[in-house]
Amino acid sequence: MKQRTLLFVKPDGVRRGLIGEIIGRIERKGLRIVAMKMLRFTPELARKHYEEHVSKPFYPALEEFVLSGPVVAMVVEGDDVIELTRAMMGKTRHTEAAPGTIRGDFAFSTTENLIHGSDSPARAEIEIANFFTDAEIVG
Ligand code: IDP
Ligand code: MG
Repeated sequence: MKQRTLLFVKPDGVRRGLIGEIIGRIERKGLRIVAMKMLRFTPELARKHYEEHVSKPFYPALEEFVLSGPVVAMVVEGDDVIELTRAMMGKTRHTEAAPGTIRGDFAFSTTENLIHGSDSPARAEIEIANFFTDAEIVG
């Protein structure tokens, strides 16, 4: 089923010069990037995007991290793209992410784990609208 998802390279990925590596994997997989931009999170966007985590003990560190530098956000389209990109990202915890996944190959921290990807069609729709206007989706 054709779907869209919201991905972003987190500030650690931008700082470490891994934007190209991560976008390259998405392109080489054959997925279609239909929108992309570099931006900085605001505290408001962080609370909106991570609403399910706001009350958790790790949230302050997570917010500080996502505000620590620019991110590169994109909307990616493809068959079952949500499940597919979650598999390409690897598990959340750096210790559990399998080699061959983005996190498994590059992450050495659970907080700083390089990439975000929506985890359901309902979340993808909300997250895409948090980051992009309809006019910015040009692909
Ligand atoms: P996901 O990014 O794999 O979907 P979520 O559980 O939605 O993982 O958590 C969102 C983000 O919050 C993670 O990617 C990571 O940056 C951070 N995070 C999640 N769980 C922890 C934790 O236990 N300690 C520290 N940071 C965490
Ligand atoms: Mg998540």
